[in-house]
Amino acid sequence: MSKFYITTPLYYVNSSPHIGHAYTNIIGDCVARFKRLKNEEVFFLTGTDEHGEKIKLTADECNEDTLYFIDRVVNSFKELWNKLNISYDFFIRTTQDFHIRVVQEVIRYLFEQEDIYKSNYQGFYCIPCESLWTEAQLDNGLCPECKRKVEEIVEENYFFRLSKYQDWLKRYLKDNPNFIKPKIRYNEVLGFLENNDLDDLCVSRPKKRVSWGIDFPIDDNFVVYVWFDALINYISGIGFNQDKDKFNKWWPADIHLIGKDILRQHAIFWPIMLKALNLQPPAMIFAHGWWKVGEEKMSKSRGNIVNPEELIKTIGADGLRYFLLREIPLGMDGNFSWLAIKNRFNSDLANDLGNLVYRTLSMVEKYFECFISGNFEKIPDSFKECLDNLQKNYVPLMESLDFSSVLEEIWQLVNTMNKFIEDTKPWLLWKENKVEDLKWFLFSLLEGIRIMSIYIYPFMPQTSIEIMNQLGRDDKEITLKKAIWQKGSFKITKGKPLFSRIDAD
Ligand code: ME8
Repeated sequence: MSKFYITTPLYYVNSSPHIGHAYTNIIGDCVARFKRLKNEEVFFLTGTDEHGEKIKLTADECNEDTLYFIDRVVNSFKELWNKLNISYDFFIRTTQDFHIRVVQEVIRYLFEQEDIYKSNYQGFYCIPCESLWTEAQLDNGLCPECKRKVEEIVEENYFFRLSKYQDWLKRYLKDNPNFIKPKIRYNEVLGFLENNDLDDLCVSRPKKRVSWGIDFPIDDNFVVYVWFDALINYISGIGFNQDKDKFNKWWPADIHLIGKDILRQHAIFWPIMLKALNLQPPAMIFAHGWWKVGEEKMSKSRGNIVNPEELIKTIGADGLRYFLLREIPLGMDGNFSWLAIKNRFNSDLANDLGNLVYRTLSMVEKYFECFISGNFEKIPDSFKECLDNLQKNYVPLMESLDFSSVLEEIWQLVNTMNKFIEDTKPWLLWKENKVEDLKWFLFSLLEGIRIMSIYIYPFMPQTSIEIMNQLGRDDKEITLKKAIWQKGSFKITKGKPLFSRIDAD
């Protein structure tokens, strides 16, 4: 059995999750479920990033004890992941003891190896990004990433020798063109490394200024820089320095899934940290695009967030998962609009998919008292080509994370089956007493729906299971091996329509 290790970013706990966070975890879940469908052994890691000034400041503003505040926000993340059926294997919190211990061991090791040293620092700090910049890097005096105000800082600190490994990283990127995806992000990182000299990374913060962090193990006056702490979760979460067998089983990660906002930390800091620790880099870093409202990235600080809980109430977890994965090709930015959601939901889910299942099962109920067995091996010509294409393209498209194309192909099958019903006019077959033809027709549709329900599982797990159950089949049949035309019988239980249209504005 091959193994697959996928991670998401650890989200800051200064506020509850929004659609952007949900998007990353839905993508991660879709990949994890696809791999399980292929019978691979999966470890899916997600969690929360709980240190740093920003979080302490927010807890203070709420007049709450920091840990109490954090626990509350962590629960809101976990609740959302439950509602969205995010099938993570472990939820890591950077305030957990084992993680703290690993971070301190890493710092000590790198200090002894002289990859960490003490020096003076003068620079500019952006609290929302938790990033330090030199004066030259500022954009008109503002943070070059988020264009907000920065704070000038002059102090002693500890530094990690990024610069020492710059040439290694450049070479590594050139030798591994699939290390960063999509290509535009790979080019961005390589271009940056070719045109700039890396500064060493400041990895400590003096306690007199930042109190909420992991104690710097070699100097009581400091805490660890929050990014240096958080990135280490990808190895501490699978047993680094705790459980050798577990760690060796899962590392290196197959995919670090991130948004494009945190590419620099993942594609530059992290591979260099791993190199200094003598560990292999992950196989791939995939940086997806942003959900925007108008021209602006959706984010708490811009005050334009969309609350996923509200959307789930209207279109359900699978409706939201479907919309986010179908609407924009992975890697691109997308504009979030209620109208787009409503159109997709009503047309693709309520009309195409929902109607197909409902009217097929209604006919099986009406004409065959809920039971049909088929001894046929031939796929009807009218949807053979469509099914063949899907069977050929599904795995390669899923492997390349081209989700919107996969869904498009699945919907071609759905619509071909709907057309098959309209063209065949089953009610006429019934009237003319062509029972065998009618039975063959319905059996083919049930088989097509069964196969389709396996293919939609990574995207809409609840719907897939619901369809399988309505077909009278066990959830265990949801595996890629069974996504082929089979003889057999269906003892169906027709349920309510899978999706009811939404009319609200
Ligand atoms: O950066 N569109 O945490 P964070 C799409 N703690 N995705 C979005 C998004 C949007 N509008 N807004 C957020 C941090 N995201 C660090 C990470 S990892 C060791 C530490 C998603 O809470 C996207 O995945 O700011 C982005 O990279 C992440 O949330 C940032 O989450």
